[in-house]
Amino acid sequence: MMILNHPTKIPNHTPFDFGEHRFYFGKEILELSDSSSLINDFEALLKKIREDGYLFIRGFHPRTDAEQAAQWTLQNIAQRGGLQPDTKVEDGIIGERNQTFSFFRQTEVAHAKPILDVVDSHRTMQFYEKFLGGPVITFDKRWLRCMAKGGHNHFHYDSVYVGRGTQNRYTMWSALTDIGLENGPLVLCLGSHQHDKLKSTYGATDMDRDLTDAVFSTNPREMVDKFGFTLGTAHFQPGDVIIFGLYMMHSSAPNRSNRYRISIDTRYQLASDEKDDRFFFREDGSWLGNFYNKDVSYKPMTELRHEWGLE
Ligand SMILES: O=C(O)CCC(=O)C(=O)O
Ligand SMILES: [Fe+2]
Repeated sequence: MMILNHPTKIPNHTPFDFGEHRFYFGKEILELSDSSSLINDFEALLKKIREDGYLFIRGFHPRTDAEQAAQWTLQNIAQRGGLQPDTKVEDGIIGERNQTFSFFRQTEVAHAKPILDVVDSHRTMQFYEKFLGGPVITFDKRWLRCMAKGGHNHFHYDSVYVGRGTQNRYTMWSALTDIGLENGPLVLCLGSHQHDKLKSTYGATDMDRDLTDAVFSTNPREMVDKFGFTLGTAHFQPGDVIIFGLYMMHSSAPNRSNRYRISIDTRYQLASDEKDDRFFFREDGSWLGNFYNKDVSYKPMTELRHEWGLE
C-alpha cells in the first residue's frame, strides 16, 4: 500500500517570506489545490488544468525514487565540494561556498539512471500519453536545480524560453527534496494563464529570436498589487509535482535554509507535434539551448513593458 503522508494544510494568516516581501496565506497567497485523487480520471484532470492552469499532484513519483534522485544529486554536489564537511550527504547541508548548482549540461549527472527513473519513468510517460492522447516525447534538456541559500528564480512564462513549435507542451516541476515554505518553493501566479494582455505581449516573445529579456518581473509584490494575481504555493515533498502549460507565470522564492533545495523541471509533448529544436541533441551530442546568440544584448524588460503598457 502506498503511504500518503501529506503535510497538514497551511493555516490562514501563515506568513510567507519571499525575499524582502511578506505575504499572508488566505489572502494574497493560497495553498495549491492537490489533484492527486484525480490521477486516473484524465477527463477531470484536463478540465482542472484548463480551469486552474496547473495540476498539483502530490506523490506523483514514488517518494523513494525522488529521494534516490536527490541522494544521487547530493553525492555529485559532495564530490564537487559543495556540502558542509562532516555532515551526512543525505542531509544536504550547504557548505561554506554556498554554491548553487545547475546541472543542465552535465548529462553525466542529470541524465543518470536515478534521475531518469523519475522524470522519464514508465509511469511518467504513460501519464502524458493518456493526458495528451498519443505517443509523447520529453526534451533532452532537463533542468536539475540545486539552490543554495538565497538561490531562486524570477517571474516568467515558460513560453519565452521553451515556446517554439507546438503550444501543447507541459512543464513538470518535480520536488526531489522536502521543500517547505522556508526552502524556496515554486510559486505560481494563479489565473495568469488567462491574462490575455500578458500572453499576447510578453508571452508572445521568444527571447532568442527577439533578443528580449526573458524575466518579466523580479518583484512578487508587484505581481500581487499591480497585476492582481493571488500567489499559489505549497509544502512540497519528494515526488510531488506541479504540471503547467507555457503560459503560467511562476518563479521560486529564495531558499532561506541551510539545506540544498533540489528540483527538476522537464517538458512533455506529443511526438507528432512540432518540437522546439533548441532542446534536443544535435549530431555533436549537445543541444543549442537558450542564449545561443553571441555578442548580442537583450532588450530590457523595463523598455518592453513600457511599449506594452504593462509598467
Ligand atoms: O525551480 C525553479 O526555481 C524554477 C522552475 C521553473 O521555472 C520551471 O519549472 O519552469
Ligand atoms: Fe519556468
